[in-house]
Amino acid sequence: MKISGVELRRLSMTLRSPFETSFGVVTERDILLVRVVTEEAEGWGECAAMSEPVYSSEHINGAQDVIRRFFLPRLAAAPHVTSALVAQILAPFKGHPIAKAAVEAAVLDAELRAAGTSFGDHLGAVRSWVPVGVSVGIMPSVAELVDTVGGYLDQGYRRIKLKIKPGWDVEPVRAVRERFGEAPLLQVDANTAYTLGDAQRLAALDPFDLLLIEQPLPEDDIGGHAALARLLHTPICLDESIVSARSAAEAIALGACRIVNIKPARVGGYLEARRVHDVCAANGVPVWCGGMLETGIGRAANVALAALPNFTLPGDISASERYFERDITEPFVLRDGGLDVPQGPGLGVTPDPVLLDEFTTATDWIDF
Ligand code: OSB
Ligand code: MG
Repeated sequence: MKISGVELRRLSMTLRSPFETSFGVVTERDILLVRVVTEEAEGWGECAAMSEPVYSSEHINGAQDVIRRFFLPRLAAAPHVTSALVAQILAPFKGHPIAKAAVEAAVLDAELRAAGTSFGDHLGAVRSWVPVGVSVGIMPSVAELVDTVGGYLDQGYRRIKLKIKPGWDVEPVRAVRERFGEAPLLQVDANTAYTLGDAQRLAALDPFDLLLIEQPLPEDDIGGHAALARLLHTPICLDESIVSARSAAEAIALGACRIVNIKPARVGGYLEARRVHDVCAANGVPVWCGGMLETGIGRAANVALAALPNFTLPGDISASERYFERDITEPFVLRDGGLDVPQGPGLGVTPDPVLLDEFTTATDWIDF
């Protein structure tokens, strides 16, 4: 496939409500889209990096810079570019998995649109619809949280995830269980906010029959998670710590997690994400698809990934309206607590040019 050029487009989209986690509050989603143009088709990739390096070491301006100054010139100089080769071509550049994932996704989308194949079919989807959950941020009060959770359960979401941090953990979980009972699938996500010294505090969550506790300890503390796992009944799930199929295999072997959150961005792309899926499946470890407050572009690919066989738990892939007043693609709509997997070529959705322009803050065209 001959790439004629790449557009880097920045958008700013206001979230319908601020999203608070242990690492901060997001009110405005600062987005970078990568559009790869070839003679046969064009492809889109969404860069999931946040405005600040508070979830991982990447941030959106840094991602754009590394793509612009290093990744694109290297791709332009490569004799032959395919989606399967992107990771290898960019491998000399250390780190920056979220930036690499966006580039690879755009190349893959262009390729699949040209071939008339959907993301789902390419990745190995076995379902045309996937059950989904919703990630609920830290709120000003427990009463507001309980109201918000009730609204999502009424809409039909199949599982609730509560963001937690020291001082906002046992109380909100207890309140949600007291109000909605034992039936709703419930899990929590700490985004690295605890230490092993908090084990007693985290064990206080055990009576609430949570599906899992996500990333309680720092991302490089695999040993700590293994030690914590021996002190808790609630299964540990890793998010930030899982950066590749190899790291997933190691974390599982060391007993650091019984469940894995797969975010394609965090592991450097959809192709590595599939390998993480495969390694987990081989070890009998269930996986679910994480989210990064994506627009319809990133969401389309995540829904397709979540249709693979070992994605047996509902993911953080909520409907478009959970995030934005208007999405840039045709919106993803909740149907029976799940989302339909797009069936068209590539991502199966395309940004609306008018909406795209409305949200765009800057564009940069790089000729190949
Ligand atoms: O840790 O899963 C996380 C959003 C941004 C960064 C990290 C995380 C999240 C979420 C939101 O939990 C998931 C979503 O997109 O709905
Ligand atoms: Mg997480």
